[in-house]
Amino acid sequence: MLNQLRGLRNVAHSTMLNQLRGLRNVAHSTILNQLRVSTQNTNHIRINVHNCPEPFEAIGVGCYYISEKSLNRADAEAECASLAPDGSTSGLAVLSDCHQHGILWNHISLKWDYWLGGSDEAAEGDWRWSSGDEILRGAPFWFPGQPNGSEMENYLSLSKNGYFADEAGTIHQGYICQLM
Ligand SMILES: [Ca+2]
Ligand SMILES: [Ca+2]
Repeated sequence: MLNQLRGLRNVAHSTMLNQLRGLRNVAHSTILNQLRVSTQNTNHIRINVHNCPEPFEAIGVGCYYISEKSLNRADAEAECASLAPDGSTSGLAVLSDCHQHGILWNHISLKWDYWLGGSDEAAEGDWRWSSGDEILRGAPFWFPGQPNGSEMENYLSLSKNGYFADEAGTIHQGYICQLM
């Protein structure tokens, strides 16, 4: 009887040990995986955080300056260019990515319309960023009905409503500069 009990105890003991080992391995690998994911997230965040020089601030994946005054298009463009630190360039913002558009829109107070770095000045109806890339038409970027100014309105504006519109370069409005 005693021997049988001892035998049972030993079996129970070794089964329990094995189960504990199994649990430890699972827990270990789960924690390792969680650490990996968290490291990846941290790396992702690190890529998105710029050391933006004054007066630029990091918004999403870029360095931007949101104006606190209003200027006509040409003056806004010149002002943006003048903000670049030595060895870098800046200009009116190129907002070609839908996700980044949303981030920026959430960030700024839309009390004004803002100049962006796009136009169809070179060829009516052929909307281009200052980078030369095509500005996609329609949703989700443009307000319904815009652009509507034909040759009277050749410059891209981010309207208070968060959408693109074409405007005449002579009007005064806010502007968004970007470190390129
Ligand atoms: Ca036009
Ligand atoms: Ca318009």
